[in-house]
Amino acid sequence: MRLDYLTIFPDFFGPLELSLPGKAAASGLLDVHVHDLRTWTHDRHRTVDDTPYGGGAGMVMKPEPFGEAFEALGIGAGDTIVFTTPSGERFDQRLAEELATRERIVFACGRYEGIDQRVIDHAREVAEVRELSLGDYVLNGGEVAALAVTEAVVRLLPGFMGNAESLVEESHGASGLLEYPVYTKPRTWQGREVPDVLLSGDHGRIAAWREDQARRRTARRRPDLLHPSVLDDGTPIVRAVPGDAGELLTLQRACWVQEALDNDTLDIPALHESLDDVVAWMQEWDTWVVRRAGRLVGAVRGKMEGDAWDIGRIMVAPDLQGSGLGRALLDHIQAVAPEQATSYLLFTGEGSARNRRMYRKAGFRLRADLPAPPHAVVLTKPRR
Ligand code: 6GU
Repeated sequence: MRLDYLTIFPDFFGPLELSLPGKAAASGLLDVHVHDLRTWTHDRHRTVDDTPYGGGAGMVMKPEPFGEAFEALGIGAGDTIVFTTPSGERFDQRLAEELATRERIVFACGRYEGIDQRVIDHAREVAEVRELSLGDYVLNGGEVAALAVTEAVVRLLPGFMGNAESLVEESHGASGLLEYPVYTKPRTWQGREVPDVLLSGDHGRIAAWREDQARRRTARRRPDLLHPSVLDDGTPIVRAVPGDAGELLTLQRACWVQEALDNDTLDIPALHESLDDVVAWMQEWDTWVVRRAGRLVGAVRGKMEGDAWDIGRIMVAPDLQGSGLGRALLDHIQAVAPEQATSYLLFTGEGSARNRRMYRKAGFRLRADLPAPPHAVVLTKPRR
């Protein structure tokens, strides 16, 4: 595999000489080329960026150096150009496996506010293009991301790993689970013991223990891997964005009018909230919504309260109540509770018989010992 890096910081790629990629390069498995993008500038200052058309903060990387570099490097059909950018597709193990099949990958590392869009549009006409992001955070530049992608891809090349078996049982491997905890000698360290089962010599029991640990760990740390956030029909449950506030307010009023009738009271704070109130609580709560044909038809929110995950505002549009959407929202918000939550907590109207049946079925129990607002009851459920 041939790897090219286009960057204004070639020194970032020093680590490629080290460790495994270095050995692979030495053995001929990898052919690595790092290029200073300023090679393809022609002014005295070797300028690679300029101000954005249309105004705005920051600088944009100019198109010409990239264009000349693609030409000078003979990039063409069959090659893959990876642009590393926080606005790219999320890089994952599946993508690493795909990239590991390529003959040549060229990494174009963005800095500043990004690369002139025409570079990417042009690149698509000469090669395969992937715009990749490592995750939902912003790095100063794409160099570290290009290194991370390189390391994930290169270790998958046949002949790269001394022990190919270690590729099978690992986090993000075929099982779809995170890896189980591992231990080595000594048996006792600082008063901590290795779990007995691992010393039992019983391979069946060991495999079962590891599978169980992997499941628990995944459920706690990465519930999204176990429960893709979708309803039975594939409709996604997604995080609310600030622009959802107005529709949330409308849905909330519709739901809490029903709640007021069921409980024969107007003394329900959620019934009287304003748009500003909704905007304010959305900043504090992890809020999720469901849209059908563009319309916001369901929502739920969660927040840590001590060790408990406080669940609330499970809302379903009146015409969809009884369809199972409420239960799906309840299941979802439990699945996305932070790892440190040890129980779930929720409040519901004392007279809301249908809701109380759903909560009961889902494993929630009345807690008469805990304080509740007027006309409401508190329910809790331990986390497994
Ligand atoms: Cl690929 N680039 C930058 N600049 N920031 C990132 C990233 C990439 N992935 C996550 N954050």
